[in-house]
Amino acid sequence: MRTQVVIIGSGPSGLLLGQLLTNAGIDNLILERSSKEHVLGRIRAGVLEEGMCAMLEEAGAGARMRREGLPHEGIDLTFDGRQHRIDLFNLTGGKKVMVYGQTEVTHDLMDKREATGGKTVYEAANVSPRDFDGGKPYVTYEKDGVTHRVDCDFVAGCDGYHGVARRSAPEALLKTYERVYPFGWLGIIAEVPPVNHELIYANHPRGFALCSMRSLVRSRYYVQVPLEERVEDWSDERFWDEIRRRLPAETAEKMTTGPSVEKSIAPLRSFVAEPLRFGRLFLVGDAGHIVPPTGAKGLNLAASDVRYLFDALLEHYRENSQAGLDGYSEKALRRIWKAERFSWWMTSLMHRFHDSGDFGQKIQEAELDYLVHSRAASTSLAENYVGLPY
Ligand code: FAS
Ligand code: PHB
Repeated sequence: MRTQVVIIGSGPSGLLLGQLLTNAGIDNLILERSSKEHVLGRIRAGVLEEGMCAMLEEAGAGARMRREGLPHEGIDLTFDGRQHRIDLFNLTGGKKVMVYGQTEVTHDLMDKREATGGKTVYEAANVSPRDFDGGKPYVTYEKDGVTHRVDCDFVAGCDGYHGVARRSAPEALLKTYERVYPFGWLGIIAEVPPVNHELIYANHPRGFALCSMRSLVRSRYYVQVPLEERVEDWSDERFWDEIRRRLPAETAEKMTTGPSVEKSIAPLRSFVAEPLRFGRLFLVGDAGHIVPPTGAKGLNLAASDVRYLFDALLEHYRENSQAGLDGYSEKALRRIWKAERFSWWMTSLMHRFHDSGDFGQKIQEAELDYLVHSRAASTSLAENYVGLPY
C-alpha cells in the first residue's frame, strides 16, 4: 500500500492533521493502536483557544463546537478566602476561550473523517516507522495477525507521550527536557451544574483546586493530591468535602454535588523533545511535548503544531518547497517553550509544594495579590491563557 502521509495516532493531533490533509487532497492514512471506543472514552482537556476553534472550522468539524461550546470571557482566581476575576476579554482586546471537551473535539473530527472518506486503521499493533532518514520512508503494522507495509512520503508522529514515534528517533539526535511535579490531579466528572459560570483556579494551603465544566449541567472538578494517592481511597463524599474546603466559603456553599461518572488521577509533568523532525518523521502534539494542565495548553499546543506542519506539507506538495518542512521544528518549539513557561509558572503559583512551607504560601498569596491588582500582570496572564499568536 502507498499513501502520501502516514499519521500515527488518532487523537486530536492526528485527526486534525488528517482532516486538513484530506480537505487539501493530500492522501493520508491514520494508524491507531487502540479501538475507536477506547480513544473516545478518554476524558481530557476542556478549554480551546481561538486558534484551535478556527482550525476545527477550517477542517469542517467546528459546527457542533460553535453550537454547544461555551465561550468564556474570564476566569476566577481564589486565594486567602477571596475570589478575583481576570477579565480575559477586556485585557486582550476581545479574545475569549471556548469550553468544549476534548472528547467532543475527537468525536467531531472522527465523524468528519468518516464522512470525507478518510481511512483509519484502529487496533493497529506494533506500528513502526522505518527509513524516515532516507527519501523512501515506510511504516509497518500488524492487524489481525497480518503484517502490513505502507510506503509514504512523510510520517507524522501524533502518537502522544507514550507513542512509538519519538522512541524511533535516533537517540544521539534527540534531546529531552523534563520536570516531574511532586503531585497529581484527582479529577471527577459529575452531572451537576457548575458552581460558577466561569472556571475557578484555587490556591489554598491544603492544595490547588480547579472548578471547570463540560456544559451547564456537567461539571469537571480537580483537586491536587500527593503522587502516591489512590483513586479508590477517594469516595465522592471525600472529594466534595475536600474541594469545598479549598474554595472561599460563599463559593463552596453554592456547589451542587452529586455522584461522579468518572474519577481518575493524572500525573503532572513538563516535557519537551528537541528537535521535532528527523528526516521525514515529524513529532506533533504530545509526542513532542507535555505541559501540566494548569494553563489549559496541552491540546492547544497540538493545534499550533498541526498548523505549522500542515502548512509546510501543503507548500511541499503544491510549490515543491522544503522551506516549511525545514523550519517546522524551530517554529513549533518557539511557541511550545512559551506555553511550557506559562504552564510551569501557573502550576508553581497555584499549587502547594511540600517544601514551600508557610513562607512559600505567603509568597504565592503576595504574587496573586499583585497579579489581581496589577493590570500589567493580569494582562500577561490573560494573553497567555487565551493563547499567544501562532
Ligand atoms: P493523544 O495522546 O491525545 O493521542 C495520541 C494517540 O496515539 C492516542 O489515541 C494513542 O492511542 C495513539 N498511540 C499511542 N501510541 C501509539 C502507537 N505506538 N501506535 C499507534 N497509535 C498510538 N490538556 C489540556 O489542555 N487540558 C487538560 O485538562 C488536560 N488533561 C489531560 C489529562 C490526561 C490524563 C492526559 C494524559 C492529558 C491531558 N491533557 C490536557 C493533554 C491532552 O489533552 C493532550 O494535550 C492531547 O491529548 C494531545 O493530543 P495528541 O497529541 O493527539 O495526543
Ligand atoms: C478541564 O476542564 O478539564 C480543564 C480546564 C482548564 C484547565 C485544565 C483542565 O486548565
